[in-house]
Amino acid sequence: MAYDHLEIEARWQRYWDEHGTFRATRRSGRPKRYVLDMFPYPSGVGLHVGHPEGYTATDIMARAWRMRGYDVLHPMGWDAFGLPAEQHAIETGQHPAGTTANNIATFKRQLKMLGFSYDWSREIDTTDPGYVRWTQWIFLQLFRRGLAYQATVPVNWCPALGTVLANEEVVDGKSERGGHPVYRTPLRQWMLKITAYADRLAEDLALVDWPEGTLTAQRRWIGRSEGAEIVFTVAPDDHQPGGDEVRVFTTRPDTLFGATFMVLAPEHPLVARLTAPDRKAAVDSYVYQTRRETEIERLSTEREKTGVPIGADAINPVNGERVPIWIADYVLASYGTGAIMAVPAHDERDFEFARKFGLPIRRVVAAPGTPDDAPMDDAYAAHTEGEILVNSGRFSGTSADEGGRKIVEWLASQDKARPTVTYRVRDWLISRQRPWGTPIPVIYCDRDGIVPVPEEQLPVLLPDDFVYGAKGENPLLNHPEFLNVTCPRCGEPARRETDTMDTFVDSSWYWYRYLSPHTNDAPIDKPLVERWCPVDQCTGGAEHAVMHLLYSRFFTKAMRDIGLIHEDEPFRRLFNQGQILGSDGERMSKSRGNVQDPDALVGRYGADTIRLFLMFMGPWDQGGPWSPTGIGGVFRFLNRVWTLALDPHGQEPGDPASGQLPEGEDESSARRAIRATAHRTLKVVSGDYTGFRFNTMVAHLMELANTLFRYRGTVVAGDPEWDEAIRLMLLMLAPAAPHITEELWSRRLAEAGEDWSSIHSEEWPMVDETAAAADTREVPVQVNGKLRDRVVVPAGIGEIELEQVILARDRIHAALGGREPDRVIHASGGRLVNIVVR
Ligand code: ANZ
Repeated sequence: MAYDHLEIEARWQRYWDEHGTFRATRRSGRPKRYVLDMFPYPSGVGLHVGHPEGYTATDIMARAWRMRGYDVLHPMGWDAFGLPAEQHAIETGQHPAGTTANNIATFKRQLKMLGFSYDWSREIDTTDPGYVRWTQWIFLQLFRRGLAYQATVPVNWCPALGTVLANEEVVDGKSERGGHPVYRTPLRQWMLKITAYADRLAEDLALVDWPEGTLTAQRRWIGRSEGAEIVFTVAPDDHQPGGDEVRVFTTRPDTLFGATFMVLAPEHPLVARLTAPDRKAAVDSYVYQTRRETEIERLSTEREKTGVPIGADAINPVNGERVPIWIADYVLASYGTGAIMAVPAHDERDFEFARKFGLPIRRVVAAPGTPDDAPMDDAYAAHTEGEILVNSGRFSGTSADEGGRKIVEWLASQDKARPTVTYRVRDWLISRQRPWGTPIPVIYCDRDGIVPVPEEQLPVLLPDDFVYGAKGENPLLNHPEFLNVTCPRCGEPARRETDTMDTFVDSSWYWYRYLSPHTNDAPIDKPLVERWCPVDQCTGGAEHAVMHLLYSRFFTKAMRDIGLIHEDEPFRRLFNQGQILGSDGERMSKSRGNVQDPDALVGRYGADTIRLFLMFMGPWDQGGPWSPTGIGGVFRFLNRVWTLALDPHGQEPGDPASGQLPEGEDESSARRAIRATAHRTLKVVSGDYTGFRFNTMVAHLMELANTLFRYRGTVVAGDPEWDEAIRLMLLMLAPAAPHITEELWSRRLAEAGEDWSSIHSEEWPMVDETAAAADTREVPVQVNGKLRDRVVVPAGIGEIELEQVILARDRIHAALGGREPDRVIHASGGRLVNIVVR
């Protein structure tokens, strides 16, 4: 009758699968919970224990909610396009579709092995033609609304690899793979106009219940900035007639009188035109040099400032002063207007720049009591209560805030300024010059230009026989059957787009597709979406704080405007699972050899043990280095549960002698104590579940098992109180350890001659408050004879459990100050505990 986890787990998994036990249905009058795991990229190495950490937590939630009467939707799928499969394909010459299918099979087997209660009938795969089709369809709706467009933008172009690289793939100006030079160069790319939603993306963060860190990351990324656009006019000189307008974006219009020079981004369109002939060589060389720099480098405050004057001046609109125009890499082409008025006295970057190049620094804002001409060692960028404008003409003496407003009003009346809001977020570049992605469904025709593929011709599928060239160049370019088409408008020969979409596009709407994964006539099933969405609980890695979550929010808003859905926000509540590191404290990776293989762990201890252990390791949103110590303890706990449920009268060496109750208890007090402990545990564990405190949930169930174990083999074991306690224990454990509980449940039903029904369809039990409140006692705790704490414990608690409770108390921890107790004395028949420590 040993606990044979391998046999039990395989059998129940098969049963659940065959019987669709976790298929989601929506019944009227029931509350619902849509519990979503961010779907994984099925990599070649299979799962590592970091995946099951988050998946276990959501699975526990899903199961606990089912038991509480909720209709639960808990789906899983595959974010299956992407680079690693592609790289593998380049290395091995295999088509990525085959590799991807194998990887999916491995992932699926492993997820099933862990007993997650996914509704597999809803499985989706972003590379599936049915999914590709609707991703493309959504793209076309965005295109029709001007939300998908082409633009020439600077990208990281690697000539040797023949492709554009993402910022993360460029290290020190070289490709991460191969170390080839990478250049910033303008290329025509497909963009999605996320900026059109910048304001709503910022505002609607108020509607979601997300971790503060994620909200902050989103706010930063969106980067809402209130300020003004100010027009400077180029002054005439020997080389050009002047009159060009240069617009700057500033958050500090109050400092306009302190603008002593202007800086344009080297890519600014006016640079070529305004540069004086004798400055051309220096300017060209500087522009060329910045093309090699990444934006991160350009924004770094550590770097020494560089720049060159272009040999033209602009006129400061507030005082008519001529100020020189420079170009410098710290001004980005893509933010604001790509040009700034430089106010060295009040901006650190401008200050450093002015110092280095000997440009004038003029204070225009002063804290109370600072003389107007006090020398400056640093920019005064801070805000101080009561600061006023100085050296600012007729605005001198006004408060900085008010002065700023007045200056803008005054310039606005001459059409030289307007208040604006700028966002840091950029449009989303989705073009990838790689074949393993969703093809962008457009056709280029010499006559008709960009022509969308007609909807009835969707999906545009990748050929299944492309081969990668030596250089990693997009093989679609060498695939005539894919490439050559006729124009849907004029019927003339035309060329298909070979760029594919960033995989973040695929993952921006997948949770809607789970509701009707096989619908052929629409991307989603509206009534079903209405019944299940928004997602109530979304869990994933903290690394998705911006890109994935921002793109998903953008898609939700765009899909709403298209009329597909009603909601504004996709994920009501978000949790970040902690990251489990290798035992060396580093990120788990194959190359470091610190990956924990779930197959081996599950093979040895069983899925239930691994699930419980992952939860028991600590709060699941915190993560930390993997340490296997403790797995054995969890495994023993489940063995103990097994014995308690099936063999209450059995005796093992070390058990209390048969029939013998714990000291000081008679039969009736023992029965009361069993009930009290069971219901008290139910009360706290119910709270642990609703509060997602799964580590303490495990600890409390372990305590319950320990208490029950003390009564095993006694006269009361097997009595109704005992039976009730076992029943509650199994129900409480069911969401976390689904296999062993299902097995024990079925055996107990069989023994009682009752019909079988799954424990996972049982209702969550009710606490008997009276029983829970009964029979507690207070135990004073001393450390070296000095009273330090009092604990309230169940009357029937044993010495070992009592010690565990005491040693877990904060006060006792503090009193021990990290020392190990030498002895724990249970004095006066357990009425007082004294801890002796040296
Ligand atoms: C003059 C000024 C005076 C500024 C001062 C700041 C302090 P946030 O808050 O991030 O929006 N800026 C504008 N466009 C830029 C660009 N394309 N590249 C680099 N810097 C740019 O920052 C807005 C400020 O960043 C703007 O306000 C501008 O400098 C600079 F005492 O204008 B400020």
